[in-house]
Amino acid sequence: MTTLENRPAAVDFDSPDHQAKLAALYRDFDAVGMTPLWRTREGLMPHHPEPRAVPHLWRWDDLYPLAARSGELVPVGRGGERRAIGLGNPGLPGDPYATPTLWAAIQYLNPRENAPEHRHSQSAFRFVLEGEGVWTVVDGDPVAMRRGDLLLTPGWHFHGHQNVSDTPMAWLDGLDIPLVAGIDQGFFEFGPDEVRNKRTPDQSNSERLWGGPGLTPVAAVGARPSSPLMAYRWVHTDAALTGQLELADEGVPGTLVEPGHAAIRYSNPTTGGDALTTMRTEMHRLVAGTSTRRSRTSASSVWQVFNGGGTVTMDGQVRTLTHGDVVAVPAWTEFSLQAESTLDLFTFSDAPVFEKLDLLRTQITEGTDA
Ligand code: GTQ
Ligand code: FE2
Repeated sequence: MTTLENRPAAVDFDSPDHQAKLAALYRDFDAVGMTPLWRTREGLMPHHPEPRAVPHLWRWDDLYPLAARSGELVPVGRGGERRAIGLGNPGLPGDPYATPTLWAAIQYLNPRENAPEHRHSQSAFRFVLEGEGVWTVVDGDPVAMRRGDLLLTPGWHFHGHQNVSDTPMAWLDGLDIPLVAGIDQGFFEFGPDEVRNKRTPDQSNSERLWGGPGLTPVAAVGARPSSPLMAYRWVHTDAALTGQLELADEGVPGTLVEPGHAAIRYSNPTTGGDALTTMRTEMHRLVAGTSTRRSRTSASSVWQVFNGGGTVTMDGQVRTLTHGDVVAVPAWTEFSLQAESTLDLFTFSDAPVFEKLDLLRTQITEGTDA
């Protein structure tokens, strides 16, 4: 017990004797791996997220020709597995990560080329900017990949890709590779070298079973962690966005995110929640001449321009957006979009992870950048 009698005499913090003892203490802390919070609190517990990742934009005009060059020089096969080229955020040097949790890559398949089957604990999707002719075979179910479609490969599903056409095809891959690596949850297994089902049906089995609007097969009971529907087709996405804007024009309230801004979320039909467990996927449509409000969220995200053009403003920096451009938005970046022509954007984020952990925070900041 501390009493007046046994309390140490007032310390002279400035004395050379005290400074020398303190330096020795910190050396000895270090030697056994002890770190005093009072010297690192600001770095460990900032007042708001201070991501190392920076807002960044990649031009499709740079990405596609480089992916095509790799198509001429690099074969696809067992080991490397995929001709996929990760987009590295300049704020995360040494890691090919778009954000601390999200992998975004351009994958390229030559005519008649095959990528072998494998499975991994990482969740994946493909978003198709342009082209067709590839089927991704998910647990033996061939899924056509066409312009505007979102195709899922939830974790631990076998998958391989085959291009049955005479033209190359490139698309955007999104995976939770950095998240899974950062929390030591990576598992990986090889499957057959050749995709196990070479059929090329217009509709996958998953669409035949789950693809009816609001129609759940009665035989399939219960919630599943990720969507059993492997393909979300552009005709449906486009119609939903068009419908939202038409209804708003007709004066029906509550159809849009904000004026001139329609959006859909790709959902898991067994829960109504996100299609994948670790990544949120959405398509947004901004009417020509409109802007979004500025906002920030503790989720990080990646966006790809599907149609149209405009600008994106991130922490006050304005960049032009054209077909295929990819944007990385780190946590807590102030973000807004401005549409010059009708602007369709695909986006994915890590929001579901933080939502489940009750960590997600979102803030609308005032005004627009129009
Ligand atoms: O297509 O299976 O971009 O396993 C990264 C890892 C794509 C894929 C990527 C993968 C894949
Ligand atoms: Fe994979």
